[in-house]
Amino acid sequence: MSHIEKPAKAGGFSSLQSTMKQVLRSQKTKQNIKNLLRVNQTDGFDCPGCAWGDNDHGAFQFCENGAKAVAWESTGKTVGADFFASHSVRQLANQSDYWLEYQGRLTEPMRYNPATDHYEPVSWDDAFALIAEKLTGLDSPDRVEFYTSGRASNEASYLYQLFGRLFGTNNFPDCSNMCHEASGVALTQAVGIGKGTVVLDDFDRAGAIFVYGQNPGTNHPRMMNALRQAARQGCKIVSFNNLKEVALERFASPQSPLELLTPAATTISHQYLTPRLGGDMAAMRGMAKYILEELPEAVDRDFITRHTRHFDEYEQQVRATDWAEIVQQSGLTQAEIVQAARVFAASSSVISCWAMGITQHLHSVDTIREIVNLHLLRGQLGKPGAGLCPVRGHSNVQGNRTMGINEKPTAAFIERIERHLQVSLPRAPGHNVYEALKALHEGRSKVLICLGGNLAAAAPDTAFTYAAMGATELNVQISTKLNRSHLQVGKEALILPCLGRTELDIQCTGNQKITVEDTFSMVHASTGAAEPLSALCLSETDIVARMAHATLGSERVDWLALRDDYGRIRCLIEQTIAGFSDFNARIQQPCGFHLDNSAAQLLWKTSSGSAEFRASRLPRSVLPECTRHAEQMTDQPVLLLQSLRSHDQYNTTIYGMDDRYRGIKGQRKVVFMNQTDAHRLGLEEGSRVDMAAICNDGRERIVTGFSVALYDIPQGNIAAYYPETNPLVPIDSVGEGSFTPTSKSIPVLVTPSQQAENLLRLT
Ligand SMILES: Nc1nc2c(c(=O)[nH]1)N[C@H]1C(S)=C(S)[C@@H](COP(=O)(O)OP(=O)(O)OC[C@H]3O[C@@H](n4cnc5c(=O)[nH]c(N)nc54)[C@H](O)[C@@H]3O)O[C@H]1N2
Ligand SMILES: Nc1nc2c(c(=O)[nH]1)N[C@H]1C(S)=C(S)[C@@H](COP(=O)(O)OP(=O)(O)OC[C@H]3O[C@@H](n4cnc5c(=O)[nH]c(N)nc54)[C@H](O)[C@@H]3O)O[C@H]1N2
Ligand SMILES: [Mo]
Repeated sequence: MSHIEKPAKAGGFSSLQSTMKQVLRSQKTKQNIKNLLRVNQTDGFDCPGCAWGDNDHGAFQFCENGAKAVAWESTGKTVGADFFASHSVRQLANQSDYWLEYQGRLTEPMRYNPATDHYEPVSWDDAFALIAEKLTGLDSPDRVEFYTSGRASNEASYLYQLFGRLFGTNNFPDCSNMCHEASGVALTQAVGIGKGTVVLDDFDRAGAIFVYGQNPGTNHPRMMNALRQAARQGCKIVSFNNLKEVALERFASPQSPLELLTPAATTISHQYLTPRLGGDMAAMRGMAKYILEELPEAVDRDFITRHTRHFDEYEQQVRATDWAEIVQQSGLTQAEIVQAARVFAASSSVISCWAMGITQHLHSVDTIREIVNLHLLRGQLGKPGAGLCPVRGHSNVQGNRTMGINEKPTAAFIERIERHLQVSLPRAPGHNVYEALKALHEGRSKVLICLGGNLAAAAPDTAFTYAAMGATELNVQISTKLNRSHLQVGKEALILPCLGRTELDIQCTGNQKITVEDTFSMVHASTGAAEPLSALCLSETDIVARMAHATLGSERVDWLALRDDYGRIRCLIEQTIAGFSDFNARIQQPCGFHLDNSAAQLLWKTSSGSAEFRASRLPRSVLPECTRHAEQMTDQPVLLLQSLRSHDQYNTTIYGMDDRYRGIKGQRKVVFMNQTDAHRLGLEEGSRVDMAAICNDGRERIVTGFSVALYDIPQGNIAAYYPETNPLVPIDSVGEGSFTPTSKSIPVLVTPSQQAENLLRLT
């Protein structure tokens, strides 16, 4: 049904071509070719792309999108005082996200001058003094929000949380709140640890791999090597994706000369299911139902008795869920679900992977509990080739949490630091992203400090988020590149330019390493080698240490001594966080070391001491109540929109305007739509449309000028890119128990351009 020409396979020669294009465009070709040879090598730097792991088998792991991330960071173009002198903030606000970042690397600290609406140079000392003055002038430490994006190293994020907590708050909103939060919540409840239980080698041993709501061909390309290898060994891969993503169908390894140079490719998915948005939980419930009712011999009674609780309630709930509801909500046929259930039941080692297609819904926590239910039912945990694998996004987002970037730290975490440093730290839970934006919007919080990221563009409900950031007394952005978050100036704003992963980080004791933790809980070192573009860029660790020193002084913690030698920070981590004994020694090993995972050892750190089944009902509907009213009033179908990534972007960083694997060229304001829905709405390929979000909070949320792309997507569902669709995600539409914006289920009305406002008035 698609009118768009999708490629017949992912990977292969076109990947190689695309990489070279990025390297050439970076204006630093030689440096970038050198950089690419050092990615994820022992003694090299950790790829700033995704959090997928590496093994020590040596070979250079080719990844097109990792290469884009490296080349984008290591550009020859710069943004300094001259640039800001010739562009006011208002002028910059009219530019696209792509244009802003494309201007190059930030090279000197800048302070916003409201009188001229320009950023002007400021010395580092004055910048830190301003931060200290604002922070110490607040009437409560809880008026600051310390945001973190998942690229920051363990060393920088450890110091950052220590600074925030010694200052007196647990307000640590982070990108994870918008990302895998539901995974952390659900896994902690069910198996007592909020991380995945598998390691990379398990992919070699799995008999079946289930991939839910994830597009690894674009977002975790190194995972494709593991999937390809598994498929070639006869492992059965079952994909659940709202769209047919070509890499999950056929993938050509750029490392295989045959697949690189000929049309040959490896078939990845043994079965490919396209559920409705938010329909995965129903599909999994159907699998459980089939196994319990028709394949009782596949139920691992021994595992259930020895390791779990609440199985009887779960079994009852599953039997009580009828097939009609399962089929209706999942959008799959009973036969499709049964086929997947048979694969699950027939394999003695199953891995389940998932990402944003699972975590960004209202009922994401329940959906992930259902993934765990299936694994407990078959005893698929804690043995080779089996387990749970939430595939993380940012390259060190998992490490940030381990280091304490967490608005709800455990008492044990706090107590250990308190004991070691002889200090007292706050216990009350702090703000996540949702609560931070609310607090800033209402004026309860006054200062925002962002260690990386681009909160303005990444957060939901763009108008609300801009207003929240604009209301700050001070907005501090520690960044490598210019972005939207620098333009939401409050009364005062600072841009603090930092070094990237690829660059040399030299302190007075010499060149420094940092460490990161990947999706498999492997902790390893990373060292940059490229000469920094500007002597005025500081490392993130240095910036955090100097903010802390200026604000708190160095009586309790000698911030500057820690900054001088990151090995000292690692000693402090070793003494205050479990699992890091011999930290400095163990990162000398190639590939680093593995942090123990209790659930993988069948130890359950839950309140009951057992793994927990959860017997929740399927949601009554994946569409909120208010959408029914909108349908009646407007006589228009409400469509459910998911916001996703193109092949040419890294979150809010837009590298280019193509989405090669989905056949899109030269544009991003595209809405993928089923042909039947398009007909119903009188639309065709290329029609211009506006979209209006349905929400009963009285606010208007519209995006305009999108072009229809007829696509193979379930009826009633549409898809468009993030961040262009963020204005549509209502601030209060967050996941139950996770507070994650529901970026994969946004009810909207779609109309020919310019009619959306009128329609919305009717609702
Ligand atoms: N190159 C590149 N790499 C990246 C990123 C990037 O932007 N660019 N971002 C990084 C980050 S922070 C993250 S979190 C990850 C994100 O990695 P992904 O989770 O793969 O990212 P999305 O593009 O949001 O893709 C969601 C996928 O889920 C599908 N989907 C959406 N809703 C549903 C649903 O209800 N059910 C099912 N079964 N499928 C659904 C979509 O069709 C899409 O294929 O990637 C990381 N790696
Ligand atoms: N609608 C919708 N919204 C979403 C999502 C979605 O799928 N749909 N996905 C959500 C997800 S999964 C995530 S993780 C968030 C992402 O949210 P963020 O992590 O906040 O956003 P990024 O786009 O990754 O941040 C890009 C910026 O980081 C800075 N940067 C890059 N490298 C470095 C570095 O090494 N150090 C420092 N200090 N700064 C650096 C650059 O200035 C760049 O402009 O967005 C979320 N928002
Ligand atoms: Mo993410």
